[in-house]
Amino acid sequence: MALSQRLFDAIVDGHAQLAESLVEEELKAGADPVALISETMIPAMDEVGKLFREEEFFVPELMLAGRAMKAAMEPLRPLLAAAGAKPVGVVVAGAVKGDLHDIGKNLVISMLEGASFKVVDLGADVWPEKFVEAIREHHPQIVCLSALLTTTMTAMRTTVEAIKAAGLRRDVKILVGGAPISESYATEIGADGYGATATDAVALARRQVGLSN
Ligand code: B12
Repeated sequence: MALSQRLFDAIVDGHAQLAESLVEEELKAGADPVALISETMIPAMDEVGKLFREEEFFVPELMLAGRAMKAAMEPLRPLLAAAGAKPVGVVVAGAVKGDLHDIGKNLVISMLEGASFKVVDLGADVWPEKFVEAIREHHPQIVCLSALLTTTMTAMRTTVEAIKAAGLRRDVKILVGGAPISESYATEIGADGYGATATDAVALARRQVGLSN
């Protein structure tokens, strides 16, 4: 069986150690890290989502697959990060209040770091006040909000509103993303940009700090 198919299966089946060692094997065989993520690892998570929808998988399988994806990301993180480059901008990033999905947000962070941004990672389930606090402390040009649930995407709106109420809205550009988010939702809540992928996040962030893509 091809290496990439074995990696896909290891993530879907939630075998964290195997997934990590298969990524290491792929890298030794000369695989491109970004292609590995977008062509094998993200499709594996999509398959997990499909199996969950079809009620073949339940929460425990979702958790195991999430763990396997995180383990598989480990050998890739240093390769995505740009070595020692001077930061082109500061980003504060987090998954919004109530949302525990952090794999996509972590991918966005790795790609931004790879594009020489300094990223302050607030983690998952980040309350609006925490974003406000972090803006005051770190003075970012950009705030990235991630949400994966239709029930938590509304927390993006409250986060934008909290930033506005704190008088900080003009200081930052707000980018939003995550499976249920769309361009029109971003416009509706007053965000500055929407990206469907981590690569889009980099392009948007570069534009916000006046760099061409
Ligand atoms: C893994 C997983 C989990 C894991 C998360 C582990 C972790 N540490 O992240 C666990 C087990 C915790 C989990 C829990 C739940 N989950 Co879940 N989960 C998933 C699953 C299978 C994969 C998500 C993922 O990691 N995808 C891969 C990443 C790389 O993709 P991504 O997050 O979309 O990110 C990309 C883009 O969206 C974008 N992006 C993301 N953020 C941002 C931000 C910016 C600024 C930009 C520009 C771009 C961007 O870039 C990323 C890379 O390209 C999805 C199904 C799916 N295919 O999405 C369901 C899914 C999201 N989960 C779902 C559900 C229902 C739940 C639970 C409610 C289940 C339950 N009954 O308890 C809980 C909720 C917990 C909570 N409060 O958050 C549903 C959501 C349905 C809905 N419409 O709301 C989904 C869609 C499954 C399904 N098909 O029904 N889940």
